[in-house]
Amino acid sequence: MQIDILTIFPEMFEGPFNQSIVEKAQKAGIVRIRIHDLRNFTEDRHRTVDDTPYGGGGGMVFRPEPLARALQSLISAEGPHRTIFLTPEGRPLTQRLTNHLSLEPHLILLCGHYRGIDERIRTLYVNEEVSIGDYVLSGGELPAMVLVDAIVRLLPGAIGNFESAQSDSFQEDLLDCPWYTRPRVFEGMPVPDVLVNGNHREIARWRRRQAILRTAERRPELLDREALSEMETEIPEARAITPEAPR
Ligand code: 6GU
Repeated sequence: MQIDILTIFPEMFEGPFNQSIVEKAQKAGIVRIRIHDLRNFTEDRHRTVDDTPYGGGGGMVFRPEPLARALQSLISAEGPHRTIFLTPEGRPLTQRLTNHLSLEPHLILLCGHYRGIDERIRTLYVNEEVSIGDYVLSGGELPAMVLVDAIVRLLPGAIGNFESAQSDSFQEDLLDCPWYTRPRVFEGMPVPDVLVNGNHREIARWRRRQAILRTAERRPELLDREALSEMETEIPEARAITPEAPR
């Protein structure tokens, strides 16, 4: 997979992309990530990327020409691509969307700032707008890093044990179960017996049950019909947490 990121703050990406899974995936050739400084696509002496909005209102707007020049240079050089603009007005990022995007061969991520970007760039070049939640950040860089991390860890080979990405929280609309490691007793609290009995069927059942209980308690809106009916038949205590069936 190829990911191109267009930003006025290229240095911001150095830390997060040179650690952990994203770094390993790049070294293994699973993903190629390139960061492009939008200022390199300006043509004036001051390398201006923004201007005041028509109609007033304060703030600054990214001018369309440097963006178009940058995007064209990335598009013409490669095959099929999808251009994503990171903005709080975008479609909320979910595991489902992340899964879809992880199948794309080439993503171009556009990081905005200030008031945003000239609307014509959105119309002409952007295929998808994505938000990482209902709060406002000062730019699209952190959201782009979040998106890249969420995608890269799904790419085959990125995580040593691919199983572990497949069984994540949200991969099947359930929160994760509790996990324990040594010591057996910590500050007077023992590890649940079921986990040390070595009965793997029982352990799997306990984990699923814990995942459903935790989801019912914290995020009942995530429970799908299947988990709900399982809950009704096998986990009566979860009914007390979610009196009305969501969805
Ligand atoms: Cl994608 N951008 C900005 N600036 N703020 C956000 C966001 C994106 N998602 C949530 N807040």
